[in-house]
Amino acid sequence: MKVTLSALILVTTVISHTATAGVNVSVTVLTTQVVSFIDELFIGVTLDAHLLPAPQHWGGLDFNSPKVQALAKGLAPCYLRIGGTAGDGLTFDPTGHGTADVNHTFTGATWDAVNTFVRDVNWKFIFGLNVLKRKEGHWDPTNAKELLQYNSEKGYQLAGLELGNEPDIFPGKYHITVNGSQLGMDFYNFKKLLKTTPGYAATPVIGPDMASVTGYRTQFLADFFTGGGDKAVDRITFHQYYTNGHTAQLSDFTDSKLMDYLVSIIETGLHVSRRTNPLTPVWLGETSSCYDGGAPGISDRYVAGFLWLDKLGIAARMGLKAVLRQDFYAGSYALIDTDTFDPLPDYWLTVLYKRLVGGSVFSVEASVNNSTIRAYAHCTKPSISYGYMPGSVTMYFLLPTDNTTSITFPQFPDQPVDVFWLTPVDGLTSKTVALNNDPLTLVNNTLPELKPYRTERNTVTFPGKSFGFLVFPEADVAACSSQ
Ligand SMILES: *[C@@H]1O[C@H](CO)[C@@H](O)[C@H](O)[C@H]1NC(C)=O
Ligand SMILES: *[C@@H]1O[C@H](CO)[C@@H](O)[C@H](O)[C@H]1NC(C)=O
Ligand SMILES: *[C@@H]1O[C@H](CO)[C@@H](O)[C@H](O)[C@H]1NC(C)=O
Ligand SMILES: *[C@@H]1O[C@H](CO)[C@@H](O)[C@H](O)[C@H]1NC(C)=O
Ligand SMILES: *[C@@H]1O[C@H](CO)[C@@H](O)[C@H](O)[C@H]1NC(C)=O
Ligand SMILES: *[C@H]1O[C@@H](CO)[C@H](O)[C@@H](O)[C@@H]1NC(C)=O
Repeated sequence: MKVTLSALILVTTVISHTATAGVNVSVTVLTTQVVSFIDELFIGVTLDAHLLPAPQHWGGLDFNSPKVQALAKGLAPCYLRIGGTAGDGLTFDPTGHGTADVNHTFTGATWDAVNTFVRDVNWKFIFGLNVLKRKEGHWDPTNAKELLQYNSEKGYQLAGLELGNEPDIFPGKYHITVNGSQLGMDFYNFKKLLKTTPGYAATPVIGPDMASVTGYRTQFLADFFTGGGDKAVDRITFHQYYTNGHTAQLSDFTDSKLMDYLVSIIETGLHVSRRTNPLTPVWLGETSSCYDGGAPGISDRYVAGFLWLDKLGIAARMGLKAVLRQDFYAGSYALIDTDTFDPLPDYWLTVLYKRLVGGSVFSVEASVNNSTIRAYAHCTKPSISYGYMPGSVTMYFLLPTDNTTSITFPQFPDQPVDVFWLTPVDGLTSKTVALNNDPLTLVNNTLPELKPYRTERNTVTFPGKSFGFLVFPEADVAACSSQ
């Protein structure tokens, strides 16, 4: 990699921080044991089902906008999951005629629009069917069959189908109870339907999209499996939000205890799933910083990257196979701006993750605990654009405290390090993020190169409350050599 003049200046700037008193950390990657694997579809995105019915017009999202298309392609390949609370109130009407109740109906034209977009940007479409279409206590597949038939006639590809959204909280939301074992039976019948419907035998069934898995939900999920869900699901999903968007504080976003809360959620979800389905991939099927639309002015700013990047690190290390970000568009937790479609800080973070972070995951040890530094390591993603050699390692770090932090790597002495460090342009609630001090923007609807700077020093120093990626191109780790 060529080291440019501006890169050299950057190195100098960053190294000058070393003069500031701060925290010194030594970090070691446990390279002899791969603890889990992810693939290139690990990060997916969502759109909420409430955007489907006619009066919404996708909430303003223009699938034909060159900017939206360029940004979507920047994430490809990528799952797009459409689901959410509204999904369990929706009816598909292929012609879109004679709908008295437009707020609860979506049409063939709407289905065409999203499927055309997904095909054009090389995404993979997952859709959540309405499980509250019920007859005599069971799910009624009549309307779903209409959708499947329409979808086949048009030749669209589905990467998966879900049935119902957050069934564990139906009593509070819809004043309806579908208990775990009943839902398991509904899924069983749904799987049987797909197996016998031409074109859908191999379509993955994804669910049950639990709102959470703790407390009474643990038993709900267990009942779901024993009720028949265990034989139906090809991917197991639950959702996760750290806190309520209406009450969230800025400090929550750098709170390492709040970050750790995800560990126990995933432990519980895995524990219950593994009893009946030890091999079925487990996903965070819908997840973001805060529920109820995100925290305005926080969930779409630089600081949101702490919870997002830490979630990706935890989920990958704990063996989850996908994390679907609520959401690509709309609300305060979107990856792109609602009005301008401009990319927000978490968009850039996601693109960097997709470009740099490869499949094999390692554990990391640090000389201080994880309230000072949070560190994750994978093999580097093989890519033509960066030209990293097999054997290369990518690490990512979060520095949640205010302390300037110097990190050393005793196992990689005298090795070059490519630095991709992200900082805010004007404070933690900045809407603009800088990569190695260069603010990131689209130019003519084209993503910039996202270049690192290279340093040969064994110690790198970064400001407090920041995060980023480091690549060790010459790490020569055996577990990464065959990638
Ligand atoms: C449909 O939704 C729109 C807003 O999306 C609302 O203004 C209108 O009152 C709703 N109509 C019905 C019949 O619920
Ligand atoms: C679950 O619901 C079904 C159908 O309503 C009912 O037959 C069954 O008894 C319920 N099971 C439990 C454990 O409540
Ligand atoms: C981390 O270490 C600090 C002391 O450096 C201590 O105060 C804190 O309680 C520790 N946190 C955890 C989560 O162990
Ligand atoms: C951070 O450390 C605490 C205390 O040792 C532990 O419970 C938690 O799981 C750790 N978090 C992560 C993400 O590893
Ligand atoms: C952007 O596109 C316009 C029109 O095609 C062109 O004139 C301009 O030079 C481009 N700007 C950059 C920075 O590439
Ligand atoms: C340095 O930063 C302050 C303020 O964020 C914290 O209170 C300290 O705990 C922190 N020190 C370390 C070692 O992380």
